[in-house]
Amino acid sequence: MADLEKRNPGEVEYLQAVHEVLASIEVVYNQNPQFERSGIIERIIEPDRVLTFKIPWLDDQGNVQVNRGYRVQFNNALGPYKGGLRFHPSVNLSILKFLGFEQIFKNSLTTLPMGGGKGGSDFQPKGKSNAEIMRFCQAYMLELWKIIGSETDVPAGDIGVGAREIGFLFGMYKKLTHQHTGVLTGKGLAWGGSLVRPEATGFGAVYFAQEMMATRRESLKDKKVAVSGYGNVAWGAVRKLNQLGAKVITLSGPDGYVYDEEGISGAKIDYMLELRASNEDVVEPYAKEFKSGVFVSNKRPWEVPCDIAMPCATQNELEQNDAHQLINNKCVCVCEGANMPCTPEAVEAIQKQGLLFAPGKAANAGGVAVSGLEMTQNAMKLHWQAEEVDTRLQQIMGAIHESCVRFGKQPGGYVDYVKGANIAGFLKVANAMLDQGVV
Ligand code: NDP
Ligand code: 2IT
Repeated sequence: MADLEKRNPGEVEYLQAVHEVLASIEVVYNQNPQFERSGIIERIIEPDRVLTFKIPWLDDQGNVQVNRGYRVQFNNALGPYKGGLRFHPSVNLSILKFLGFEQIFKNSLTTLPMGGGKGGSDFQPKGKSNAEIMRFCQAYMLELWKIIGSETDVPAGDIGVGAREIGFLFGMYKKLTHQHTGVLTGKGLAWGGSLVRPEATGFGAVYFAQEMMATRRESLKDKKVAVSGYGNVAWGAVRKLNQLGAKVITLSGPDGYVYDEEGISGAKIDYMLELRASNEDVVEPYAKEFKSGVFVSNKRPWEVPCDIAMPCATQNELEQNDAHQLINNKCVCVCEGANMPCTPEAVEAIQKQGLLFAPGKAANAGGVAVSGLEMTQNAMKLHWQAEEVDTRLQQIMGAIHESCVRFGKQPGGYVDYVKGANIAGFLKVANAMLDQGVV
């Protein structure tokens, strides 16, 4: 870690993600001296390559704007680089390296043949017109197309990148290469997309929470759930939670959170899509649209008493004091829909108290898993029914849960899902790297 900090000064999120994995795998690593001899750690923490590039584009006033674009190709031991694109002003190399690093182990856990990568830009989608989003996506792809491909590197969505952006990106890729291939996932249904991909991350996270609760002979029925975020992942989670009889009582945005005592269901779930499509990045309008909603400005939803907490917005959005509030309010389960939403101090407090805790790399793997299923359908030039995709998603989430239990069960019986996910994800990649020699 000291060496890594010296070589990557200030890359806080990346160092945080690496530290967590290394701490989890220490024992297993030391039991396998062949890993040390092959420099597995030194090789796995360094991205294979990082592309950064300039993205000049014209806004609606005819002014030139310049953003920075990235693609981090982290590790392809198990399959083509695979991972989303994030468009958000906070994007920097540290955040994309953290996300790319996590993606290696997440993708390994899915049981599908995918390596790890991540990309994006510091572009701010908020307040941009449709035409501006299109021109920006086209300008981004003008560089990216050179290093991606259906057998090389397959990007997808993340914060700020949904079906609309994937469409614009795909259009430009197709124009530049004359190829209609499965180079991106999250595509429109009519041109190679998979049913259930939009819902997959949220659905998968809820299936995972269901598996965890089952280990304590509990179900999701009638449980009160606090959800943060209001985007793609939050939307899928809220839908599935409702289907399974849980009651969702919060959503959040950068402006604060909404508390809805009556539960966020029916038309209120559809309204989440409107909120996201508005490009305004606020949740306050929910409380204007629905009388049962109360908006609490500049606060996080973790102060609301709940049985289950599902952070689905962004990294480090649930801190130690939030964890203590959840614990004091008798919350029994924290399931990460976003990537690394809980700080290390929060995770420690939650686990110490014996709550069920699922790390994002296990719980939110359903998104990339269905991306993998989209790649399979593209390769076969076939289209599966929703039931088939959903059944496979449930099987995959069940298998991930099983791996976490297998590698994370502690002597007293408590399952450390962080440890389990990291060890299971790591072992598969490390062994593949051993098989493939020093490359
Ligand atoms: P969307 O773009 O659909 O939703 C936007 C989300 O971004 C909102 O929930 C919003 O929540 C959040 N956001 C707003 N302001 C910020 C900020 N300052 N910094 C970062 N985030 C902000 O994103 P998704 O729902 O796709 O992604 C949410 C999380 O889930 C991310 O951590 C992502 O990496 C992860 N994820 C996404 C997958 C996918 O398939 N889309 C798959 C697996 C994980 P808020 O305003 O409360 O911050
Ligand atoms: O963080 C993630 O797993 C994603 N944003 C989804 C990646 C993908 O390739 O579907």
